[in-house]
Amino acid sequence: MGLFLGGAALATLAMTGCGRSDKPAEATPAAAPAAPAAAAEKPANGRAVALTANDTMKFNLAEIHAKPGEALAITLTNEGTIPKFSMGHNFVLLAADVDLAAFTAAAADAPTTEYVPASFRDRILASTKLLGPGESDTARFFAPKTPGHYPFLCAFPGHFQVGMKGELIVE
Ligand SMILES: [Cu+2]
Repeated sequence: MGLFLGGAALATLAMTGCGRSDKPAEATPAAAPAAPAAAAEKPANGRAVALTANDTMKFNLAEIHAKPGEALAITLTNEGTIPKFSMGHNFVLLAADVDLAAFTAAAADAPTTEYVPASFRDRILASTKLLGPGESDTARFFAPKTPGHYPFLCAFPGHFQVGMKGELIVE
């Protein structure tokens, strides 16, 4: 009986080990982007907006319109083919008054948080993961209650500078 239990315990350990090795992506939380400060206020659903990016470093949309406080689900899909290391894309929505030059400078120094700088955490309204070719991720958030123009951009170094940016227009 003792031997049987010991065998079962070993089998359980072996199965647990296999389960972990099957999912290496979940074992690297250190690479997660800095969470937006408003992460606790995520809607379960929201109006779906399809945003795409590709190797030309442009979003398909320069403007996204929303009502004040509207629940949104913005999905960014990277339709490019160049590896994430040199052509990753993300969607980062910022407060209306953020100094974009300062933000992008801080972003370039934040490769360990997918170019989403922790020093701007309280100015980031929403963001997706950094995406490689064929990947997509959805940012679920409530639009700001105050009407205005809120900048969004790709924080990968150099992409904002060549025009990978747009505005969430709340009206
Ligand atoms: Cu990009």
